[in-house]
Amino acid sequence: MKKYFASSELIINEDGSVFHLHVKPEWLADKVILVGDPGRVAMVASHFENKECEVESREFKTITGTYQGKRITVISTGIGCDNIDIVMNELDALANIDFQTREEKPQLRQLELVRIGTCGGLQPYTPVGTFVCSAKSIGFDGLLNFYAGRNSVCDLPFERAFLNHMGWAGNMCAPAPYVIDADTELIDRIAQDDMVRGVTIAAGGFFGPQGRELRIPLADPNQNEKIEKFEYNGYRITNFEMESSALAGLSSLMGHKATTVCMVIANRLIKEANTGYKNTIDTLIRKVLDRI
Ligand code: R1P
Ligand code: URA
Repeated sequence: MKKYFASSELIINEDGSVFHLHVKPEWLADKVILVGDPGRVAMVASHFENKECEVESREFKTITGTYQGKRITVISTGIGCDNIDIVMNELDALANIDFQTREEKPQLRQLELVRIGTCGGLQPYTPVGTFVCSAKSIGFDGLLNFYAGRNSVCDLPFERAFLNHMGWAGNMCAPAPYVIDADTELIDRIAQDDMVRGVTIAAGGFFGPQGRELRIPLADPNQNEKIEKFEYNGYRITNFEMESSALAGLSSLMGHKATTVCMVIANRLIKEANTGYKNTIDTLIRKVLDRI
């Protein structure tokens, strides 16, 4: 029996667009670039030869256009994995649910999704300016734990090794971390030989969850030191950002291909930051446009 989605579960606006994104099914390309900052959407779209639609609602700004003959949708997600839950579910609905009948389409339409973001580097080989492509993500956000099938797509031995290493128990820093791989073919194509292939922690905040202490002390003052030293099967944790785990996790469950590439704008190890990155992130944008 075909799955039917009631109007309370999949909310469709009167104009036929999906609830939060305000995007209509015919506007979605198979190749999707996700950015955090709505201002970065125009930067990506400035490279398009033509634009076929442009729509904005809350932090979600979307443009679909063509780059060197490839049809691409660029969309902003705002900050955090909670927003990725909205964006991924609504993009997947636009691709794989018939908005007239409210039924799942018989054939999966697979999307290719690349997030372009900024991050904090955690290793000596990830200084400011490095491009890191997330081969694995560790989700501190807990989002994937709400979906059945979570254990079938996550790297459970890696999760156990990480939790043992951190020594977190009870509700100390209780993120119930999940570890998820990005799509390997997509990583090879996007990262090539000029990006670090890393393990990214997607944190549920910019300060405490990334070990930044301002006026109030952290639950685990040694958090970042332990994270920087963690090693498992040759993997080391390279960077902090705030969305890659939910993107990789939901894509994996939905049957899409996804990865995240970020430019390091702060190195936490040597306590250095670059606030002028807005001028240089265009190099990363052009690499992704060429390779997606
Ligand atoms: C925090 O400053 C934000 O920057 C990073 C984090 O993931 C978080 O969203 O990515 P973006 O530059 O894509 O927003
Ligand atoms: N984005 C993050 O989430 N963390 C950083 O340190 C820099 C950018």
